[in-house]
Amino acid sequence: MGKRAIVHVDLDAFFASVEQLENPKLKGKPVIVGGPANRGVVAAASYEARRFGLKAGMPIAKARRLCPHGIFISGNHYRYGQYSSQVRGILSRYTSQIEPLGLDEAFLDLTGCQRLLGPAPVLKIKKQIFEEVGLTISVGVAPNKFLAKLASQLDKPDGFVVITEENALQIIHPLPVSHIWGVGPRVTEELDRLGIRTIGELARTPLASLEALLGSYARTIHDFAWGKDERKIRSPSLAKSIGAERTFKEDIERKSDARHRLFQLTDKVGWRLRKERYLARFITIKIRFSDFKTITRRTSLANPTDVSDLLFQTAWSLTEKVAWRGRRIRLLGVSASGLLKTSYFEQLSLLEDSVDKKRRALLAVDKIKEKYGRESISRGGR
Ligand code: DCP
Ligand code: CA
Repeated sequence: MGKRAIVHVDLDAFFASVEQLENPKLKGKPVIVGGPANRGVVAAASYEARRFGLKAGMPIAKARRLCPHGIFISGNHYRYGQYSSQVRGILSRYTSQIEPLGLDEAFLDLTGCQRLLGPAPVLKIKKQIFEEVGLTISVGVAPNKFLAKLASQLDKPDGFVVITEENALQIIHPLPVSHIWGVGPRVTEELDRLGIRTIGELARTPLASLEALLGSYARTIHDFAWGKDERKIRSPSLAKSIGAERTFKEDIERKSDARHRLFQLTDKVGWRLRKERYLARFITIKIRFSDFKTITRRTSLANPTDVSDLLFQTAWSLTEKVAWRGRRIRLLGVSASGLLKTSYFEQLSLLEDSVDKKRRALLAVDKIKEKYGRESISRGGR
């Protein structure tokens, strides 16, 4: 593989920084976002709060003890999603090779760009995000994903670190093994028992003895310890869509029939989205008339969703705008696109509460359907 320019970007104290941005009174203060919706743990702590030893995942009760004058906020997860999209919009000016990682991190492949322009595009990304969105981001540039992600963490907040093939080992070998992606407290402890504390020590340990301890994962982290990582940027395909369509035995004339059929189709699409764990951003309807003339209409959903009713509402309002009265419909189709992996949203409890309730009910129904067959529960849509 030729030399690559992989960039990892990571927003600083993301949720907490958004709160400080929206309420200037919170600037420079210890702000902690978390609480009940996050199961009673700290989701984000501003850098001011971190001085008191606070960090993500810590129980709120402990955080209050360590930082009694901290400002505790339960947060507005929906807004964080909006900031995240805004930042992604800026990133996509530079390349289509973007792999988002959660809400506030992404890999970019700037291989072509970088060779021509040096660090300039990366500095421009930082500048544009700060000027247009108001948030600071830490950036790592390196020949691969592992090194880029490690680099972005080295100089937080507002960091900018370049790791090259030449300086890589010098930079990473003195660092503790916990800097390696995927090496959590458990693995750190096991390595510690073998006397392996730094990445350099890990690199110099024979692969076979690591394999005895860690199985197939050993090779990956051993390669990482030598600065090696061949993984490509995997940008989620915007082309992918999930759809359902139906040609009717008899052409449809009545509005109520069309509405019912459309409901069944969106129900199916919603079910498949949930099964494949996607949220859709766009919905497209397709209508074929009895004379075979076919039209499609597309619109964006108010929020990314996998809730059948919300897909239906949008699809129906698109359908109603088409002048089809007096014509007969031979085929109806619905497809959902602009798919985003549900896990990002769920993990950060980013779904609005009312929508989340609906989703949970649907997921329960999906389970029954899976167990007893799709026909076990049918939903009447009128
Ligand atoms: N998050 C969460 N629960 C966690 C960890 C994180 O809800 N246990 C959310 C809140 C964070 C966001 O995800 O703001 C990003 O997580 P990071 O681990 O990247 O942490 P921060 O962005 O807060 O801080 P840093 O500056 O270290 O990146
Ligand atoms: Ca972050």
